[in-house]
Amino acid sequence: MKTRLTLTAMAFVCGCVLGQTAQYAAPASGDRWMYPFNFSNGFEITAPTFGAILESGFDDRDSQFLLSWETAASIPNGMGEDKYHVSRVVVRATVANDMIWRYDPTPDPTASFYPTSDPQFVADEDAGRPVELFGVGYRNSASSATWNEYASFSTGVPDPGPAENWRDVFAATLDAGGIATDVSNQVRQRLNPIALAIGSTPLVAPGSLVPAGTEIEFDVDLCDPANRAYFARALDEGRLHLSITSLEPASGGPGGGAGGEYPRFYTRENPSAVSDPSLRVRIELEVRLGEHADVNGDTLVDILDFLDFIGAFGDGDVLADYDGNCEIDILDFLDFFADFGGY
Ligand SMILES: [Ca+2]
Ligand SMILES: [Ca+2]
Ligand SMILES: [Ca+2]
Ligand SMILES: [Ca+2]
Repeated sequence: MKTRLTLTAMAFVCGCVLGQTAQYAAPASGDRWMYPFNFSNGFEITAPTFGAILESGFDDRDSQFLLSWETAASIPNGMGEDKYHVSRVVVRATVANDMIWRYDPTPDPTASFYPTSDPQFVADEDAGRPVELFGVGYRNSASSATWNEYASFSTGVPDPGPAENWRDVFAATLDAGGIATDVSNQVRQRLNPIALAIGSTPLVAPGSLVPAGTEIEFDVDLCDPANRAYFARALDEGRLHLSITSLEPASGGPGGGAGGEYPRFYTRENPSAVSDPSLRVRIELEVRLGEHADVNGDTLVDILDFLDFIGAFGDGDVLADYDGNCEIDILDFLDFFADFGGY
């Protein structure tokens, strides 16, 4: 057996000890109200999130709040996607508008946004619409390497112009291999995407209006391997992009009431957020760097990892959830031994 991580690689780790779980906490490096008629790219002092449900020329998720973190200065990048084992991601955003929108901490079916005349329409069973956290995808000439908060809405169409399906960066679900599916038009396309997380707060009762200053927490579901892979890819690249969005309509529509009752969040440029960093969108992330089979985190893959894994498996300890799907079963056992046998 041997370790594949050289001393050179270890020396490259600054602030993170190879093998051990590192804690990363940081405000967003950039934030952007991604909306076709926003002409102050990146400099907005708040970011609204609303829908233009089934309105031709606009995306259903018309107004999105894009966020970026430059992680490479804190978490060494370029080690290879399989070296980043993310165990916790929580994003926090603070509400900037007061008692305007209703809190809904659970998913609403896409069919609840259909016209009531649609045979597949279902009523929204709970007041309000969830605020959701998604990954992002890119089109036109944009990429994770080049896009930042000051970039234009779209390099692919006249600006302003028809804005449907043309934003360079869009809220998306991504499969484990990183293939993005744009969810910006999930109502007209009849998609039922599952977000990385739904915004929640213990301070507001579901269905109640949300006070300004309320912190909305997005606790990412990392039991889904595609979600873990999203963050592993981002850390390997050294840059993370996320999107906070809501389908709460900007104007009246099915389930939308009178309209205009949508969430708005502080950006880092807001004068209040400049003086009080806790108002900025921020992330807390836990990641272990190194070989997956190094379960005891001592940078070596050896008999001690074998013994630790067997012990954890017998005890039903979370350490034995090798594939990270939040269940401990024979698949974890097989996966660990497949990796371990490679050393
Ligand atoms: Ca900004
Ligand atoms: Ca609802
Ligand atoms: Ca070890
Ligand atoms: Ca498992």
